[in-house]
Amino acid sequence: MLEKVIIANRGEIALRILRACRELGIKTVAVHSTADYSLKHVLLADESVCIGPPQSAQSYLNMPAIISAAEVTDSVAIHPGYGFLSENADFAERVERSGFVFIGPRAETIRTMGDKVSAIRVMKQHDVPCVPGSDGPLGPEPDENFRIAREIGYPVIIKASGGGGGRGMRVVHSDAALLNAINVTQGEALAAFGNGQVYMEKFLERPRHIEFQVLADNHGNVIHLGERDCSMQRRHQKVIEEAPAPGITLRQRQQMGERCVAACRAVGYRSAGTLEFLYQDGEFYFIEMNTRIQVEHPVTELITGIDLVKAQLLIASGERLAYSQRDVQIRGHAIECRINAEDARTFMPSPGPVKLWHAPGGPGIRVDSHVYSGYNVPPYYDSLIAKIIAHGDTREAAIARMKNALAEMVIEGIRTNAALHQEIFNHAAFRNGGLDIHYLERRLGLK
Ligand code: MV4
Repeated sequence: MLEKVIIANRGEIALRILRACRELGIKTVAVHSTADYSLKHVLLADESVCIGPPQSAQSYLNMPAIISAAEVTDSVAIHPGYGFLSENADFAERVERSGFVFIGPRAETIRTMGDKVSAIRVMKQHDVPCVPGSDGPLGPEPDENFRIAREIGYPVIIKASGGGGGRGMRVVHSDAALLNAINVTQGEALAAFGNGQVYMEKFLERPRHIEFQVLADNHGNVIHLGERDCSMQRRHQKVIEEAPAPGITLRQRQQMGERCVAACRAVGYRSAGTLEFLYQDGEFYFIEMNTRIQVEHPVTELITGIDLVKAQLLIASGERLAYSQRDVQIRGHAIECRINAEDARTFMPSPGPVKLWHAPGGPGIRVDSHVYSGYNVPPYYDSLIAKIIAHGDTREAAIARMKNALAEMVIEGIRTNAALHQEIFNHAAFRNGGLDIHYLERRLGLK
């Protein structure tokens, strides 16, 4: 077993990782910025190291500072959490070259999946269904690009290969707009990602966002843990996630899950990963892969009973998966609400002192949060302060528990989006399930 782990993150996920380490008897080292001395996991960790000033670029993104912290504390491994350096292949490589274990996939896998064109190529090779598209990067020939777009059929979308998560995309409706869109997206991509490569896909107008969770060890064992529906989003920020996805049949889950597993096995995938799909008119289309633990992992944990962060730690220590695919049973339904410190109307961040915090509870309620009464939410980072996750035998039961939890929760001193969640659970359309990725923005009057 890993003896001592560096937690290279902050907030709720750092606390989540600390708890998993504790269960496994692993010593913990919190690395934190000067703004984060009073984070809950820093106070609880066996050791802590201040790695720089508040700005992420100088602390949570500071690779030499984090690796030095691993050296001076005699740590053996680094857990990157999500965001920050979690999908940075250069970081994973530097961690391993310095003699530490990177808790995640091999650097080479992170690099392959980080490049969307190469990720799609890999998935296609292994029979994972992808969006009809350019089958590789676009070249400089205008006529060839017109031909590709007409063959796919407008509308099409131009995407940056180095982008992802909603950055570097442009929808095109006609020949007249195509060449300029390619040009502009290339220019932006080069400036933003240092990689001007772009590709083309059919633009799906009303898809749902459904993703499959996989888990792979270092011995060729790969399983999937079913899917999550993350369609409730605003400006590419997920607001509510649930599992299983409403309306997806056992057969569909099995078929898609098996394909995801086969592709991951073929690339020698390791650790936890997520394959993102668009789902429209009964069909799945792969769009990108996330090579990290995700914010929404708890919904999968609640319906499968499998602790994904513990699994990551065990896999990193060289152990074999403790579960075969047949051991994975989906039980009931789980929904997660992301509680952000933000203004309910403007969505602007609302940092400051939490004067009072009462976490909700009761049967089927899990709260992942680093907040405590007296905690000060700093202005420098993501505004996620709590995840409320409700589990029940049915979707209706999970929703009923979630509504109770939201009504019980007390946060004073800062503004939050809790009221937005309350409102969503009263939408008749939400209660039916299966809404597309544009529903929430339309409903908020933003579209
Ligand atoms: C798309 C699409 C429609 N058609 N690709 C946005 C984030 C990135 N992960 C991919 N995204 C999209 N790709 C095709 N071919 C629509 C989106 C999209 C979206 C996807 C998932 C969740 C929210 C979204 C919001 C707007 C657009």
